[in-house]
Amino acid sequence: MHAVRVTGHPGGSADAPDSGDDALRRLGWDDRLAALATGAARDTTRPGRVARVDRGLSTVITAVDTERAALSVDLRDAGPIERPAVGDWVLVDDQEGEVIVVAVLPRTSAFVRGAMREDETTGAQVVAANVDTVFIVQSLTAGPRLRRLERELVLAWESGAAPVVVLSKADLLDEAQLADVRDSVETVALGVPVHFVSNVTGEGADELREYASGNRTVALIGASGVGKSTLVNRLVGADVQETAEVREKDQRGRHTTVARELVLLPGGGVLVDTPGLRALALWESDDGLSRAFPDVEALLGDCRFTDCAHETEPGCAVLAAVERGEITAERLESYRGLVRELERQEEASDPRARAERNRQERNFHRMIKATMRDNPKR
Ligand SMILES: Nc1nc2c(ncn2[C@@H]2O[C@H](COP(=O)(O)OP(=O)(O)OP(=O)(O)O)[C@@H](O)[C@H]2O)c(=O)[nH]1
Ligand SMILES: [Mg+2]
Ligand SMILES: [Zn+2]
Repeated sequence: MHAVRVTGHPGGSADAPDSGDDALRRLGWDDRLAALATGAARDTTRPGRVARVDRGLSTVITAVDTERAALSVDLRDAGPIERPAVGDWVLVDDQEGEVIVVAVLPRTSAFVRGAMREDETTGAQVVAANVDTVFIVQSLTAGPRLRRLERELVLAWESGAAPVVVLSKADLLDEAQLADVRDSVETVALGVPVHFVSNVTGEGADELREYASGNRTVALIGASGVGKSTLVNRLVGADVQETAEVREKDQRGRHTTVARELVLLPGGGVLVDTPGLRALALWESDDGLSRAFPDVEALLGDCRFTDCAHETEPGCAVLAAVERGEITAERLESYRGLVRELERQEEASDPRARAERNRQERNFHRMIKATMRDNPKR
């Protein structure tokens, strides 16, 4: 159905193999990754970056080509977090006439959201891996949606990447309205850069492009219709992603982008465009919540009771801050809701998630060893 479109393949022609390493570097390949990949002794094993995943087949950009690769048996059996996701660095190899992903290199970051499985249990979904910066995109015509922003910030912090708030369609508001929005967003985006951008006038694009300089990776997340793909096109300088108008009556998008996809920037660096997500469930959180709510977390030690639920307890420092108007009641309510959601998640899935993470590391080393054993260097 949808053609695999990896724009501006960085590799030179097949008869210029020297450019291969360069081409990978423009996608973010570095010495750390090269060191991780040296275990593979087979001549045909080659590194690449996953640009897209369709029903188990990964589109992998290698030094001189774009290849479609199936999963090794081990990866097929692996959990959803271990399997290759868009942005992953992988090793592929030729096996019995097929290109196979034989290993996923350890990630530096992963944006993971909770996702409903077909059997209605919750699982995790890796939206993008090895991301340096997450653009949390919201449209100024439909927002700002502060409660959603809080949730997006928790997930972004948790990913290990740095969040940046991008408010799109700035051309549709006047100066006074923009100033009001900035004030309210800054009560939530604490210690996080906030950018206004217009994909019509081009305002803000240069600043945003900077985040991908030095061959870094930026993922765009946000609801359908906020202008993620339009922004990708603007940053690339060409219409590489499909876009569509929002519905007039409620400004909602039409879920135009259907797959997560890596898009290469002409000057190096990559963007990950993603389909708009209606609901954004949390997965697990170590410090994502405290980084998204530094104002609330800073007060927790000051409550009279150590098990204070910040609801009705006397001597509650958080409620006192709400009284003084330093934290809004909505924000506290939102914080409590996210805490409860995470507690439920942890009860339901934490052991499995932990086991999966550990297995990812182990599998990688096992596969490298197996490759070396089966295919001694000629
Ligand atoms: N006025 C204005 N319209 C914009 C801007 N950015 C995007 N749009 C319009 O908003 C609509 C939706 O844009 P898309 O880029 O398709 O939105 P998306 O976030 O990729 O949506 P999904 O792929 O469905 O998740 C299109 O009609 C765009 O032209 C902007 O800065 N200003
Ligand atoms: Mg889109
Ligand atoms: Zn309290």
